[in-house]
Amino acid sequence: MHALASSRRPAYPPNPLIRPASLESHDDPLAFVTRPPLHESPQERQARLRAEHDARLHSEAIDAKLSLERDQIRRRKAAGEVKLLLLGQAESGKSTLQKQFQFLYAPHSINNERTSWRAVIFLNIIRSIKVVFDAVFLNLDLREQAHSNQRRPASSTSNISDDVIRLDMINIKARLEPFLQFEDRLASQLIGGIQLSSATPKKGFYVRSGWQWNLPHRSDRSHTDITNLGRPSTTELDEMTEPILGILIECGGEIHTLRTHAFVQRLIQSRKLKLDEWSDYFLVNIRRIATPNYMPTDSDILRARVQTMGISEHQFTVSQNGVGAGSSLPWLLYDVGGSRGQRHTWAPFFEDATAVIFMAPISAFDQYLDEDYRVNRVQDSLELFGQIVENELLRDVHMVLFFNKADILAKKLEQGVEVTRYITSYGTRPNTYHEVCAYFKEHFMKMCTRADKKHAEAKAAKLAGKGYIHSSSSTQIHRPGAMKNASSSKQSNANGKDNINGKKDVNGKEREKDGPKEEYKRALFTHFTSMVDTKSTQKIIVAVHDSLLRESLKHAKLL
Ligand SMILES: Nc1nc2c(ncn2[C@@H]2O[C@H](COP(=O)(O)OP(=O)(O)OP(=O)(O)O)[C@@H](O)[C@H]2O)c(=O)[nH]1
Ligand SMILES: [Mg+2]
Repeated sequence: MHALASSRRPAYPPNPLIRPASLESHDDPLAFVTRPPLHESPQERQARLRAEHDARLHSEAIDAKLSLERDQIRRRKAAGEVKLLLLGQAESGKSTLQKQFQFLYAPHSINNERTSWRAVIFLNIIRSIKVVFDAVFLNLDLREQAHSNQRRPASSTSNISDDVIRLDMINIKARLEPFLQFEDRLASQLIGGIQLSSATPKKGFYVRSGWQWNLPHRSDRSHTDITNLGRPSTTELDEMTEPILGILIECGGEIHTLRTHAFVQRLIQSRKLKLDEWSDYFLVNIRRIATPNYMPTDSDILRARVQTMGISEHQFTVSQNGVGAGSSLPWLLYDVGGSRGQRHTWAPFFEDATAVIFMAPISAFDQYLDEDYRVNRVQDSLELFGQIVENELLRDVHMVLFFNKADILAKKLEQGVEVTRYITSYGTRPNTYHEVCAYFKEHFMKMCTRADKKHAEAKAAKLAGKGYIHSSSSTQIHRPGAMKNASSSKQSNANGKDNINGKKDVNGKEREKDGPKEEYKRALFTHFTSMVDTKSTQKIIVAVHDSLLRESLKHAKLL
């Protein structure tokens, strides 16, 4: 009643002192606010009309752009386009998976980029050497301090050997200096001159995704950096890496001496020096890399580490019946930066997503976030996964969960690293690969079940509001027909395994399709993966592709 009354025209005449007379209307507050100035000169009037005209054009341009985007989305959907989001914390392997897609579906494009990857690899090597020296000198300093605290005589043997080690290391460092000094130049070339306050100064540098695609001669660009800023041209990068390779060739032997030095080996074995997987890979392979005409191999490219900043879109044309045969579908793959500071940028991409591949690096149980050293990385991954599956916009989206870095997990467990030391809830369970995988999987599954329950409750509440009856079970809802998106009611797995509810449905049949009751449980596909293993990863990609394709075709028919 009150609302109605207040929206009526006031019964009393407008107060001329408060609201001066207007040609358009006495009552309209908008007309009052937007009225022209009372004593406008002809020039002012002309300028105002021009500004209004420009603003109108600008507004119309925005409307047209939005409408075009909506049309494009509608057309893409109608064409069965698959929009795939790669999500997960930093270092979880998203960009590595994107590279595997590229190897599989656009191998020519990665060949065009091959030379450019040298810059990243050289920078990875420089950073790794610095990490080794930091650990070496820190540990030598600590030992010296401990030694002097014990007030041992200066001639003690361990002190003498430490002095020899220190001298050794100082000499190696001096010989590597000409190579190490390229760090800033390489980093600034890759970053494209953008000043960044990196969240991980200890080892990381951010690069806008797509830096390697700025090839002037390429016309078949299959990637777009949608948050693009100026980047160096690839030829510039390539020219720059030639002399660096020359210097690397001269000091490659020295890097090998450093990596195999007895003191460095001791630090690695005692876990006082933890080299990232890519660091160790490049140091171990230094003799192969430090050679004339070095060209990165597929494996080198997969291992090369750059932190993604922003979101990059990759387009692939994927054939319907396995690779290279039959008709094809456009796939859009979005690779995002996974550090905490970047996660807020993901949300706009949730709308219209066909599927999410969430990467959970299960080897990281003994690691902590670079952004917050108090947070265990597996814990962060689990919480992040919880937020993703609970997100309302992703409610009916096809979910694929990759328990990644399984190779590193196996290696750590073999070396005797105990999960329970870092994740106390693991308790006295056997420290075996099988048990650890099952334990982590169970926790991620619980997150999904919890999210499903919440979605079901929300949906039931909504339906109850519309006059439908809510069943007593919180995971069941009554509704008139099948769910709009088949993926939300399906439990299929391309391999017929690893289904969230333990129900295998190799044929991908829908449960209770047209029944009046239907549980809300989304399709979730899980795989234990090693992204650097091309053969197994590509098999998994094809399996995921096939299952997504079935869903997307079904979805397209519904439009
Ligand atoms: N050994 C091994 N290394 C992996 C695996 N997955 C990724 N890596 C390596 O881990 C590093 C980080 O992987 P990225 O793909 O760059 O991680 P990301 O999720 O894109 O990280 P951000 O861009 O920071 O969000 C790379 O050097 C990869 O080669 C894996 O399964 N096994
Ligand atoms: Mg990345």
